[in-house]
Amino acid sequence: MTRRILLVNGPNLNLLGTREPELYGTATLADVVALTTDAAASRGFELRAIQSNHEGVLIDAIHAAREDCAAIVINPGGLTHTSVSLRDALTGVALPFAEVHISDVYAREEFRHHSYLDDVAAVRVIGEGVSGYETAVRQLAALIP
Ligand code: CA2
Repeated sequence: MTRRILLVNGPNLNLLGTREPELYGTATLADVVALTTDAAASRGFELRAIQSNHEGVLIDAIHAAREDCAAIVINPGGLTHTSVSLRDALTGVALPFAEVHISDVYAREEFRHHSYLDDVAAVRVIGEGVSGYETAVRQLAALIP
C-alpha cells in the first residue's frame, strides 16, 4: 500500500485564520496543510490535501483515495453533523480515518454534539486546536504497519 495520507478539510475551513480566532485560532489552512505534511513526512508518509465547500467534491476525493492512500485525516466541518453521504463514502472506501475538530464541539451548541462519523472513525481528535491534525497523523500512523 502506498504510504500516502489524504487530508480532507470540509466547508468553510478555507476561512481559517481570517475570522473567529477565539474558536479556531489564527493559523491558516495553508499552515494546517504545512504542519500536517511535516507530521506525515516524519512518519514516512506523503500527504495529499484537499479542501472544498462542496460535499460531492469531498466524496469524490475520498473515493479516489481508495486507489493510492493508506489513511485519511478529515475535518468535515459542519458536514460532521449532517452528512450520511460523507459517512457512507468513508465506510465505503474502508480506509482507516481520523476525525479532527479544531474546536471542542462538545463545549458548543447541542447540534454539534452529534457526529455521523464518531462510531466509524479509527481516531478522533477534538478541541486540540490545529495541533490536533498532528495528533491525528501520529495516532493513525501507529495503526499502519
Ligand atoms: O471545530 C472544528 O474543526 C469544526 O469541524 C469546524 C466547523 C464546525 O461546523 C464544526 O462544528 C466544528 C466549521 C468550520 C468553519 O471554519 C471557520 C474558520 C474560520 C472562520 C470561520 C469558519
